[in-house]
Amino acid sequence: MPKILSEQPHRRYNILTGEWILVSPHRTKRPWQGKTEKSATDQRPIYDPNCYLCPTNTRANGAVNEDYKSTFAFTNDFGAILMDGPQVNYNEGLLKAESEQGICKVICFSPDHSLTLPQMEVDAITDVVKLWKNEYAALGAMEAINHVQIFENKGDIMGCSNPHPHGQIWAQSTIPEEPRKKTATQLAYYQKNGRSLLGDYLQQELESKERIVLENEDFVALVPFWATWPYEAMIIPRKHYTNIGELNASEERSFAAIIKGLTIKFDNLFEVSFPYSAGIHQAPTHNKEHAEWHFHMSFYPPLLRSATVKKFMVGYEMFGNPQRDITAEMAAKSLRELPQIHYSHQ
Ligand code: H2U
Repeated sequence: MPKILSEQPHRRYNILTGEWILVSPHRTKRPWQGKTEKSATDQRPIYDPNCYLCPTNTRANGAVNEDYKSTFAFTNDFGAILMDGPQVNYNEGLLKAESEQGICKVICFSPDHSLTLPQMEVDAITDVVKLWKNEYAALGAMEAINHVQIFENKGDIMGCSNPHPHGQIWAQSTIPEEPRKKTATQLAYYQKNGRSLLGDYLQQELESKERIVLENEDFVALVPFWATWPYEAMIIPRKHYTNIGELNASEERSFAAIIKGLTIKFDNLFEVSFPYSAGIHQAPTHNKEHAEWHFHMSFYPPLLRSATVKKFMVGYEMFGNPQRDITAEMAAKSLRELPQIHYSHQ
């Protein structure tokens, strides 16, 4: 990569969203006098009688969780979107509103309250992958559902309401903004070149190696060239799969293994349970072919300098566009060089 990109201010293009990000590598030389201390280690019991996600416990609305042994999914008791309800179609001058139908689900990754994804066994994470596949297929097959968003909020800094290992799914009738942008860019590329945009991007990344964090037989984890969050990363399948439903049994396990590997590196970076929002972007589920789509999982972690110093998306970033100081290459190098064994076992 030209030295100018590691030293001079410039902007980088996000091929998936069609948006730009400002990169200011020269600012990494500025002195830092802020906080850098580690946060307290989080010790949790295997079972917490007050947790609304632990097996057999009663949730806020009175429902009782199954005595589940691996994963458990239920409809969110406080879902942001609902399946039934009166139709909204409001057009008044310049004011416009319309209905949104859908289902929100909560996905418990493990019955063990003390765990996080990086601490779980690959087999147990494979069960989570299988559950994601089942939910994507079942929700996506519903007449009213055209998009299924699988995600995880991890850590209270990300607004996560409970440390029990869990994620969510919001499935809805319209295609939300981020996947809508990604559908347009991937479709334009596919129509022009007859190939997957992310597949070609992955080839370029594999040749340069500069932003690769780790790889296995079926997946590559890398810091994208256009990363916004300091340690943002992306897991891309080597094959051009439009959705997770296309993974076979051994690929499900590879997916689980690379999720574990990447999240271990995240935890090892500041020796803390690393907060993030992670989500899987994949083909919409309406009755249209989406050969252009190449599914991927993105991790947006907010931490910048230590277990407690977070990046804020404020000021110029609210009024202009996102900006970062450390380059994607610096972040990838730091992550790549970290041990593959969780710091709690080192
Ligand atoms: P977080 O991933 O942000 O922690 O959200 C957990 C979800 O669990 C949240 O959306 C739901 C909340 O509505 N929840 C229930 O469905 N039942 C409960 O008893 C408590 C929380």
